[in-house]
Amino acid sequence: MTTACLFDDLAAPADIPIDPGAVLLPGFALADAPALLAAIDAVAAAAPFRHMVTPGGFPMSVGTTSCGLLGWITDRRGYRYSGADPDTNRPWPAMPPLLQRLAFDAAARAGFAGFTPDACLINRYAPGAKMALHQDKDERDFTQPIVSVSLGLPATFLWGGDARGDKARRIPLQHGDVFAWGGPARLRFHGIAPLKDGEHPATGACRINLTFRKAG
Ligand code: MD3
Ligand code: FE
Repeated sequence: MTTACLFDDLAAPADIPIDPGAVLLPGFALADAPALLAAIDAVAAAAPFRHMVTPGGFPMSVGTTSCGLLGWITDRRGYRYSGADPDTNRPWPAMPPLLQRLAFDAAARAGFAGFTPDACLINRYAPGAKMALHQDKDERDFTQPIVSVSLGLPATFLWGGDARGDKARRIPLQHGDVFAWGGPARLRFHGIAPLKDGEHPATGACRINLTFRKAG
């Protein structure tokens, strides 16, 4: 019988190429979402979300924590990766195998075989929280891609150009969506528009984003 394939196709929306080197995988993490959220709770129990201070001296509106060998941090001294949580001086929680596997599989599907991230930044957005246009350039090797997973409330992703002033496209990101980019798109400016109010059955009044990187 072939009928089941029809339904499989309906349940698995097509990948959406955004630009050379950038692919949106709608719903790629949907089936794993409950287990991902449980794993995030366990990470946050050991390394709680906090509002880190930018080099300019302002606390971020986004709450952050990390798992993996390296965690992304910011303070008055600048942006960087650290093997220790600055709030506890302990190593970050290990990256749960489910997260590693999901990042590896999503990268492979997007054309980046063999991705083994050593850092997973976990961003938590309450309504009103946002992330201004920026580049991810604190990593050592820009030939490595980045994979991001959206959970909970929907957000508008701002997809800019190679210069800060380039006009940004607005791309909606939903619960379970995965975005992967690298190669020519690796240094694109990007951000998140202020999160709209809402309640999501999986997360309540927030959005959680996982960003996987090979930092070291
Ligand atoms: C496209 N986070 O933590 S992830 C970040 O939803 C960050 O929390 C956002 O940007 C978030 O640095 C967006 C999607 C993303 C991340 C980095 C990119 C898309 C990107 C870098 C280059 C191009
Ligand atoms: Fe970023």
